[in-house]
Amino acid sequence: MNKQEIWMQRALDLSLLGSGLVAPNPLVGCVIVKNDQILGEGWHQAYGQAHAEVMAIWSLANPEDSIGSSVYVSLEPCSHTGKTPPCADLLIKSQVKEVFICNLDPNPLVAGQGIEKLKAAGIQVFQGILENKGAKINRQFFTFHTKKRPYITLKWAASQDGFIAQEDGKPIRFSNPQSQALVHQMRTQHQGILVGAETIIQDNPSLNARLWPGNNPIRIVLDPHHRIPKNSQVLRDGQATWIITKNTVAQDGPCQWFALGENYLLEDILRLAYEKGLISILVEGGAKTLEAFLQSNFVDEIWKQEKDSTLGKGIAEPQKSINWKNGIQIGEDNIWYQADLG
Ligand code: AOF
Ligand code: ZN
Repeated sequence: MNKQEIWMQRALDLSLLGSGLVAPNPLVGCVIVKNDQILGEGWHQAYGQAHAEVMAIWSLANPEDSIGSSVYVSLEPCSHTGKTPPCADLLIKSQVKEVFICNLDPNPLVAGQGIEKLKAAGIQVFQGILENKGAKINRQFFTFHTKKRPYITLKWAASQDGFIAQEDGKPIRFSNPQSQALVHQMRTQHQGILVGAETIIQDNPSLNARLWPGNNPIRIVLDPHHRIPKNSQVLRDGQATWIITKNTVAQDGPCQWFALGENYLLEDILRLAYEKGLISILVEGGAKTLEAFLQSNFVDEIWKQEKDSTLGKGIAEPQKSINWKNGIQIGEDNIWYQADLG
């Protein structure tokens, strides 16, 4: 790595500290360098709070340290007034010399205008440093803005012989404590968590992220025929839930019902989520719901946690020829596999 890449890597590492806390905003880190030394650092810590550049400027021991400095930021500085004022203006006012950027901001409110502002003020701008790493870190944010739909992750747990539940649909405990923590971390990293009605009926899950620090996802339940019991966890615990139905719409507390019509499609659910600003959804089951997504063109990432024992019978995991990458051992008896989607 050259020097520019080393400073940018630091900015990317800092950005990850906002994981599970910033959505629907991107993960952004920022480093202020002068005479080959880091004088300031910051990252976007939570949705609605100060942006990375602001945090980095605030962290300087002396405000004048910014004058003539090189700024490394993992996303194009914003040019718009959102929850916070434009970062491009702050960098101009701080009289920085040059700005190194990893990725452009696809948000139509920014989209190149941040760079234009900086250049117009005589600041040198360099873009594309460690671009691929940044694109991976903010894959949800970029997918949302470029494909105009949420980023979709599928996740299920199976026995070694490929069953995800008992024959009658009752759940099986596949997870060990380490796997469970990982599942909850994954939940904090998605804005929505989606399941079919059968999963609610059989497991009565909470679908929250209580075992990992970070935001709880919005529960999205596909319940076309109003089958889930009124006393289900997701309807009673006071946290946000969306129920997707065909026709009738009820309203009850923090839950929202959305009637998408007699023949609604997966596209309609994704469009609703896009319009509501959800940048990512974790699909956790059950078999029918996972199948439906696998048959669509809307899957960005797939994970399977496999327990090292066999069941002999039960409900089979989704059937689709999937290439799995090398597994990662999590706890004593689980291996996690990620699909190689090319
Ligand atoms: C930056 N630095 O650290 C972040 C940026 O509502 P706001 O004010 O928080 O603006 C959110 C938008 O700003 C977000 O959609 C994205 O385009 C950009 N995020 N920009 O310069 C940051 N988090
Ligand atoms: Zn900003």
